[in-house]
Amino acid sequence: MQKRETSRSRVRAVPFLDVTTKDSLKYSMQINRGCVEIFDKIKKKQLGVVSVLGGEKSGKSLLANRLCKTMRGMEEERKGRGVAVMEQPVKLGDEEAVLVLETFGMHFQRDSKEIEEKVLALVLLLSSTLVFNCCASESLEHQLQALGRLLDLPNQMVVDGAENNEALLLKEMPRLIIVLRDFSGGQSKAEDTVRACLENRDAQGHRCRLLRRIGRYFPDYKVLAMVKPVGQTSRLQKIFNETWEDLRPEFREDMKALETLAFTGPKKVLGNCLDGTLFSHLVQQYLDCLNSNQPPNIKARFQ
Ligand SMILES: Nc1nc2c(ncn2[C@@H]2O[C@H](COP(=O)(O)OP(=O)(O)OP(=O)(O)O)[C@@H](O)[C@H]2O)c(=O)[nH]1
Ligand SMILES: [Mg+2]
Repeated sequence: MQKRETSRSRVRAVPFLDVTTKDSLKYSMQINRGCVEIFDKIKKKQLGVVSVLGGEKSGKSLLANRLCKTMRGMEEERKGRGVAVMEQPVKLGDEEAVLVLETFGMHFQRDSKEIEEKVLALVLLLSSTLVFNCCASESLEHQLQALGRLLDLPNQMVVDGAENNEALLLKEMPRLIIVLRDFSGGQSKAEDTVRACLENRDAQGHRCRLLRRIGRYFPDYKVLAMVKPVGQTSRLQKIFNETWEDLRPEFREDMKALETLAFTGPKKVLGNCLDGTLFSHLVQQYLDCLNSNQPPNIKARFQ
């Protein structure tokens, strides 16, 4: 008989990145020491990295947990801001593993732009897939603008010795999946909704530029509509106590579609597949650059 997954089957999440504030303007980011064991597990594996981000309380952790086939783990309350990682990498065959990350405490507001830009730059550089989670109860345009506001690639990272830096950077971008939560209108309506928003002909000036950045930096972005995991509000509020089997079958199907879109092979950096050993070196070197206000240099990681 197939084992029923209980709400207690859980994987822990640990801080991946600690963001410390030196004073109101200076931040520094470090790898959390608790990650050493995780990096050890994946040393020799080809590595995919799936990062879930989006506004606060938008349902990110449910996605991160489910990508790791558990109901619990990532949702634990965290203070401050940064990035957390699911302790147990997802195993895809003998050779490949996927780390699942989630950003937290990202407000996507103007006043927190600098540190959030740095967190986003790091996540962009490390991820093979970015899942941008959009909440149905808020304006889609505002949520996508918030992402666009943090994207400023040519100033955020460089490819060594590149004359046309932006064109080269585009090749290093992860796959972007825009998830519309609580969306019951179906997949093609969701795709139309996002396209209409990103190409919004009424949006003027700066607003328009922020939206256009998404299509420019992620021309192959995917959209995924996801329905509510349960119908009743009282159950939604305690979603992490639910068992997987008791969630709506449509939601479980949507989750499978997310896995298919998200798990698409190892991360490549300048055409080279990333393994666990290289990954931990990269994280440290990118952080060194960011902490000294330098844009991370992609080619230098392989020298
Ligand atoms: N309507 C709706 N609510 C959800 C869904 N998933 C989660 N929630 C609710 O949203 C709350 C927050 O969910 P999380 O998954 O922790 O959201 P989050 O974005 O990870 O939150 P932070 O990491 O604290 O920013 C949960 O307690 C649920 O009540 C969903 O698909 N639809
Ligand atoms: Mg969360």
